[in-house]
Amino acid sequence: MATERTLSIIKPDATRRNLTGQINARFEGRGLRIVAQKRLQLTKAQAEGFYAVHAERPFFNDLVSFMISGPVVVQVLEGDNAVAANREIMGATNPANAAEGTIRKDFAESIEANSVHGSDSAENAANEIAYFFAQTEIVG
Ligand code: RTP
Ligand code: MG
Repeated sequence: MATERTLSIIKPDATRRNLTGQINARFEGRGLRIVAQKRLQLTKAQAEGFYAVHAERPFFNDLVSFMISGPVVVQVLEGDNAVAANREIMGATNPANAAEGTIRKDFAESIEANSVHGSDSAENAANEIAYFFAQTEIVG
């Protein structure tokens, strides 16, 4: 299997409830390594830029407000098929549809406040990682 990297964000609903360690344990327990990590208060411009692909969606303004409502933890996860592996660990966007044992099933509050973000393709992962991290901040 191919070693890959993906961008993960622990969202404000999860940092507010002090779940960072429990979420990281899910990643590490499934073989993903946290090769970069920092806690940030996103600016509105940073959140809008990150979610620019969703700019025309009806939930965009609410999503940006939510993402700047408290600290986030941005991180780079590395491992076999990390993009797909992380999506599986996260579970479906809407916690009502998320499988048993996933982060969103166990922790998410709503379809918006759903505890984590994970890149959805290798190409987006590369762009999203570069959005938050310099190469020198990633130590594999
Ligand atoms: P993410 O990008 O955060 O990993 O989540 P995702 O791929 O599962 O979901 P996506 O469709 O990319 O949506 C990005 C984030 O927007 C919020 N959302 N709100 N109110 C709504 O109907 C709605 N739909 C999506 C969620 O926080 C979602 O993770
Ligand atoms: Mg997405």
